Amino acid sequence: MFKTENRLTLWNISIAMVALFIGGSFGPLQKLEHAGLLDYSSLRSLGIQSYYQGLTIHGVLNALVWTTFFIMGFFIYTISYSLKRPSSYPKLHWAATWVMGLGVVGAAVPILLNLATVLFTFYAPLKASPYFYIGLAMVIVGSWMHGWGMFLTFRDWRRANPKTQTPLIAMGSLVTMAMWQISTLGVAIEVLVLLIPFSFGLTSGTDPLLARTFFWFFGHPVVYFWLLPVYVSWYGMMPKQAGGKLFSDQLARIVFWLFLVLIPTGVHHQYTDPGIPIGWKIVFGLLTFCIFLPSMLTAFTVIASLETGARARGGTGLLGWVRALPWHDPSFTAQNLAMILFAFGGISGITNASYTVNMAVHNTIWMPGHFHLTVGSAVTLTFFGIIYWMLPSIIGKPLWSAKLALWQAWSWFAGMIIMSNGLHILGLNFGVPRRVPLSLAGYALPEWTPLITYALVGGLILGASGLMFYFNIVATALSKKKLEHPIEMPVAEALHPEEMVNPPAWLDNWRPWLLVTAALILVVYMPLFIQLISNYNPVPGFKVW
Ligand code: HAS
Ligand code: CU
Repeated sequence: MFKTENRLTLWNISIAMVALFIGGSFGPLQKLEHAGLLDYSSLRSLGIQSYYQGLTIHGVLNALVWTTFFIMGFFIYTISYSLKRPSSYPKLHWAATWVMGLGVVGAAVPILLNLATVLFTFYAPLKASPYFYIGLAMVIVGSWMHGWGMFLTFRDWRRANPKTQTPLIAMGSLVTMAMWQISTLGVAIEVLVLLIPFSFGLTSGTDPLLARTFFWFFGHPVVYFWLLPVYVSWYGMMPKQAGGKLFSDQLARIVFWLFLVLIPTGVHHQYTDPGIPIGWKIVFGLLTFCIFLPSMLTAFTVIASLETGARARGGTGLLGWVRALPWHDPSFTAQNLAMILFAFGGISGITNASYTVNMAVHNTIWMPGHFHLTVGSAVTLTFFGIIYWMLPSIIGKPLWSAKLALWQAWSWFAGMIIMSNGLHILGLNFGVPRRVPLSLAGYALPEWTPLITYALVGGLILGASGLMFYFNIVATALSKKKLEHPIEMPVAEALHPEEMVNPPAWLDNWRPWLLVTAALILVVYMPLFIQLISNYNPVPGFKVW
């Protein structure tokens, strides 16, 4: 029934995995450079001119390409299978995949030619080749096209099922895509209005603060775009994989809506930006702390759901039930370990948001410590866990080795704990800067060395873990074995079925939530943008590479 959706999913997830393989391989190289064991000039023969070019490849391919393509592929699958309805416009999804794919090539060529060594945040007044920005813009437009295809399929489903509550997996996927369509307006305006004309030389300069504020309008919600597909799996699928039921379907729906409403928080990435009034920074800081609510709701709801499964499997005791979880299942284990890592990543996120601590950790290597626990683990390790059931399900072949997958999940967990712990301490205790080839930094102190070596060990374990993942996936794709029984998408049932009878209409009604989102964005961002635009202060661009 879903042949086309399966092929679309496979194409998008395959492009995502190629991107992660290339981008991820620079991770261990960066750690070796920090430890003084790799001189990047030796990579010139491979076309890598500098540490910064490598870091741009690492950040763009991992944070922007791996995530976006995986999520598009995953949501095409989840929406169709959850609504039990093929996509209404498959051609739109194929066109979207082409536009995104060509966009990646368009952005990658200038990066590889060292014409866009601007890192994944491409802050102005650094000036990359215009084709880098055009390529990124195509990836965004292609993702919008995917979103339109998903919304139109949902519209057709709604017409055919006017009284049925949207299944949770489809609802979570669609709210994420709506959040993405709104928040990417920021980066679209930045790239189309400010950076492309600036890069073509049509304007004498551009305003770095305005560009950064448009970027961060998008830049924090993009972490929700990365995180919410994880929540679709943690809420909608993992309780089933654990043999349990979803503790509260209604709480889960509230969490997705809250992440939509809390789009306007991005200024917490700009606490040190001089041109933003402190009053606005406090407002955005308070909104950022509000994110704690849906996050803690998730922690407790998902854990309670897993506990029902564990106790159903004979688990006992206050915490003894944890042993009864299906730790033999690599898909479950990868996601649960990702969840534990996210607990630490989330706590460091909340501390980032506190203005005073942020003054100490901003732009230090604490930051990569934070986001390798979040997008690097909560997201990436969960995506691995999803691939461990979804790929076999789509291609009809068993995972080559469940044992290797379990080794991969635990080694990622161990490597990430070590690496991120080292980075957090280096950033907080020693103020070691991020985005620096540390072995070339004349100001590096000998007391950094033990922790840099400690983080290197974690980075190398992560590298080995990544290779285990790719070996298993390629071996699965090439294997001749066939699945004895088809693998269905795991769908968690509600623990309290009575909550599914006459559910509150406001939990399935888009209008109020979209109105509140728009109102909050207008209230907190409009005055700021009016002020920044009226103080428009263009500076000429430069290349530092
Ligand atoms: Fe962040 C910087 C604040 C979450 C990614 N973040 C970044 C950057 C990235 C990033 C990429 O306030 C760097 C960007 C750059 O290059 O400059 N972040 C937050 C806050 C949250 C947060 C408040 N970040 C994320 C997520 C990301 C991500 C998610 C990717 C997916 N972040 C910041 C700030 C900065 C920042 C500032 C900028 C700092 C600066 O100065 O530049 C919140 O969403 C976190 C809330 C989450 C929790 C955890 C909930 C725990 C759960 C699981 C519990 C499970 C358990 C185990 C206990 C509070 C849901 C169960 C186990 C069993 C066995 C059952
Ligand atoms: Cu943020």
